[in-house]
Amino acid sequence: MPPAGSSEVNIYRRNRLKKAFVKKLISNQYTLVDLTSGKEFIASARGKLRHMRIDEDSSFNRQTTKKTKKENKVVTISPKVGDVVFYDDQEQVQITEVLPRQNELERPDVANIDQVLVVFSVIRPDFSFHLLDKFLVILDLERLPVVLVISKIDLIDDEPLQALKEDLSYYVSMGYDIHYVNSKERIGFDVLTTIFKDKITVLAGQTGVGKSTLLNALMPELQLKTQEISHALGRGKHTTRHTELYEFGGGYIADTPGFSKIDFRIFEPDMLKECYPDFNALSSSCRFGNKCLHQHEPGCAVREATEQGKIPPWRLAHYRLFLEEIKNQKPKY
Ligand SMILES: Nc1nc2c(ncn2[C@@H]2O[C@H](COP(=O)(O)OP(=O)(O)OP(=O)(O)O)[C@@H](O)[C@H]2O)c(=O)[nH]1
Ligand SMILES: [Mg+2]
Repeated sequence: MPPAGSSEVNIYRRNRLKKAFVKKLISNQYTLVDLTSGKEFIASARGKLRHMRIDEDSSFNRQTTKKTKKENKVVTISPKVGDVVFYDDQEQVQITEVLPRQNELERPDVANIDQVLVVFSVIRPDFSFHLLDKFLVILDLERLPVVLVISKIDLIDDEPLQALKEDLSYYVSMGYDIHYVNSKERIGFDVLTTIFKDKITVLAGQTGVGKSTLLNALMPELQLKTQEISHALGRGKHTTRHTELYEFGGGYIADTPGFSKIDFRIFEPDMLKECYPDFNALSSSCRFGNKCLHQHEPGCAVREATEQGKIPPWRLAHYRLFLEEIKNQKPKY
């Protein structure tokens, strides 16, 4: 055995360690799938993950508040669903190292995501362009491809449904795929079932929009718990409590708990603009070029396009609201 402290020791140790991916997490118990054997087992996370030294460029280094900047530091790393990890099974099975992440989300708490299926219901809860625009910003910031699913189409009449489709056609022209579904009767599922191959897909959306119902329709054997909505309130309580990946269509899909509120992790007004590819396509025509924040600057091409009906009015209005939200963020310590 080579002397302690040499890099060969690390290689020696590394070889003994095995690679797996985290499929499920419930109260600090991780379900791992070994990447070679495909076997599943339960593991815990070793304490040393709490004191990992990371450098500025590490995928684990994230700016979490307005005040903190990225720097070399010691951090706590909690493995997440979707992580690829090294584990040691000498005595107990323990996760010893988390490999760098391609991307990650906090809500839902998943890493290495290939695409996000953002679910909105047409009603109960009501469809919201405000939330849609916010989601697109948050996911664009993580460079995550988005597929939109509009659920519960059986609950509204054809006329308002057509009007909604008309309004959403702008997003189709931006390049988003939109699937309209009635999960109760598996309507709209033909194309949807083909998009999961070789990908980790995460379902995201407000609580009660029908994420678990959609997964149950795709995989009836799952029998996930869904909520029977309170008609008086038009909304329900959170039903899904943990995050887990399920095998489907040659890939993995995660059902995740919904949420009622989601915050930006943007700290500079300039960063918001970057998440609007439709605005960016026009900004070279703004009088102030890419210095234009599309607020009240003269000669703003985005405002002109909105006035001409080329951009839906709500899109610019939401952008301006988000800008205020980001400017007014209270520094967290
Ligand atoms: N009519 C109709 N009802 C639906 C549809 N999809 C979901 N629902 C109902 O909507 C309610 C909420 O569905 P869930 O699947 O529990 O919602 P969820 O998004 O998983 O909620 P959380 O787990 O809290 O995030 C349930 O009563 C479902 O039966 C649909 O396409 N049509
Ligand atoms: Mg659910």
